[in-house]
Amino acid sequence: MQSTSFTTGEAWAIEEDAGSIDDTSVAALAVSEDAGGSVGVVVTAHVVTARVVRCGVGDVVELELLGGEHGGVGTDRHCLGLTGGSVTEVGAELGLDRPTFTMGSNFGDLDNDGWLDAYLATGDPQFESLIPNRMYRNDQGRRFREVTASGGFGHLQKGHGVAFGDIDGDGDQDLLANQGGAYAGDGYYKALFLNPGHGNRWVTLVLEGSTANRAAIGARLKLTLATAEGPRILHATVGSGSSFGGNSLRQEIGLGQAQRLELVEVTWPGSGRVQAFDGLEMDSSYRLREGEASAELLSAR
Ligand SMILES: [Ca+2]
Ligand SMILES: [Ca+2]
Ligand SMILES: [Ca+2]
Repeated sequence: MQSTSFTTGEAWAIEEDAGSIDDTSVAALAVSEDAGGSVGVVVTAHVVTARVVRCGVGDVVELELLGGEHGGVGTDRHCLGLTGGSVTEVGAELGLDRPTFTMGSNFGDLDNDGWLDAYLATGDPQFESLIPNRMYRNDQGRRFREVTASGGFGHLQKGHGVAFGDIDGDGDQDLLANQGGAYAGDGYYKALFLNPGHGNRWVTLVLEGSTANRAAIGARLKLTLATAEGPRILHATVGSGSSFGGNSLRQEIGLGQAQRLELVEVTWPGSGRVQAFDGLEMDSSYRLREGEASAELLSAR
């Protein structure tokens, strides 16, 4: 992490053939049915256009990010609300209506509550430009709360690729952010934020395709939880997250205060075959192989 090289992308690599990430990668957003299928999406300066591939209430929402150019104030990120197939601007209601000069961003679940949080790596190419990076916590799908200062994420250096991933294998996602600008003298160290943990439950799933690509990019997950308030459904899709920075392909999924993980259903890319795994313990890591009936326990706490 001592490198000050000017790097604009970031990706976690956990498998030797986990696949590569490029600027047209498909972003997938986990949506909880608790939210009635609506979700806030942060689209950065580099992804100013987006095409809805598939969405629906309680379903996984996917956006194909088509790329774009760095825009000015007011155009450098948009917030799209997707409900029942419609696309609406909901930046103001979600607390994401400020110009932030976002260069790169990504999402992950830092407090393992099952709601995806977002880090915005901000900046402008001009040497003298200093714009703070921002961390937003998802308040149960109702609103994003800025936790830049309270969470210790503040950085003035120019931000680029952002990657969420559990680098120390303790069940919570950590955060790697590229810092520094393109001009000589404007370089800076990368920032790696280790997560202190938040007491919520989690499960880590490493998917391995056989007919599908081995890294299972594009696989869709549906998790059914038992909670004190009744059943809760979480969705996730294997992928890099953002187009500018790449999350871990391991699915590091926060389960909140769930009592049990009842069922994990995987829809494998390509064949569309659905495979169900039960009997998985929380706070554990498993490998799920396409076509193999039982999950392989990798680690348990
Ligand atoms: Ca969260
Ligand atoms: Ca961690
Ligand atoms: Ca930790």
